[in-house]
Parts: sequence; C-alpha cells; structure tokens
Amino acid sequence: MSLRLPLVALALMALAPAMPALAQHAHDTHAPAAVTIGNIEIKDAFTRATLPNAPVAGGFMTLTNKGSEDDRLVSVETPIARQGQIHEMAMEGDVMKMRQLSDGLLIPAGESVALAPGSYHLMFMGLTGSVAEGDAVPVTLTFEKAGTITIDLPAGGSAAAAPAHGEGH
Ligand SMILES: [Cu+2]
Repeated sequence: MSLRLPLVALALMALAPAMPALAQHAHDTHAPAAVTIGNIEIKDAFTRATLPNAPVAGGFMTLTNKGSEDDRLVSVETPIARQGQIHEMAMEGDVMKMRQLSDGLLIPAGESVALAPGSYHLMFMGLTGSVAEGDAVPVTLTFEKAGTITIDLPAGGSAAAAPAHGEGH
C-alpha cells in the first residue's frame, strides 16, 4: 500500500506535459504518430483513394531533417505499384507539369520539406490495384543518409488535401 501513492503521483507527473496536446487534439484518435529514421522525421503521411482503373496514385507527407547534414530521399517503393517515383511540379511554358526528380529530393539540414498535392509528391506508377479510402498503403522510403524505412500511408478520399486525422491544419 505504501508504494501506491508515490507511483500514482509519478504517473500523473509523467502524463502532465502531454495533457495540453491531448486536449487540443482530442478528436485525433487515429492521428498517425510521427515516425523517425536517423535524423529524418516523417509526419502527416497520407495517400488518396483512386478512381477505378486509375494508373497512378500519389503519396504525401512532411519530411524534417533534424540533423546537421543535408539528406536526400532517393527512392520509394510500394507493393501497390510497379514503380515508385519522386515528383515535383514545374512550369513548362504555360502549363504546370509534374516531373520526376531523378536525383531524389533534397532535405536540407534543419529544414522541412512538404510533399503535398500540387507540390512535391510521391507517385506510384502502374498501380496493381486500386486504393480505397481507409486503406493503409505500405511505402518504403530510402534516404541517402538516414537509411530505409517502411511506413503506412492512410488513404483519405480521392480529393483529400491533407491527412484525414492530421494535426493542426
Ligand atoms: Cu506525379
């Protein structure tokens, strides 16, 4: 009995710093936690449901380099597509087009790079099936320095502009 009170007190103290965040995001019961590999933090990852027979799907997330050296996302693979590519949007004449980044995507030291609809994104080429809202699509990311990690991208609706349960948008 004499041990119980101190343990409860410790548990409360441990929880206390997290409580304002919990209260603020009380609705985000399914919020994907940030994932870290090496110095790279991956947050707010998501994909979008595809229309029937769509040939491609996109992948979106925020990558933050917490290290003191630049890193680079160099490749992406997923079992739902024959090939994963890293794309940017760029003007070609008057037309905004997407283009593969053959040298990968630079993530400068200390900075965040957002992969978002209309901007940098992952592109899954040659889908072998369709993506339905609520699916979790496994994606393997390889960084030049941080290494390789597989994460699940939760699928939002076909027009989702942000993770369905993301934070603070
Ligand atoms: Cu693309």
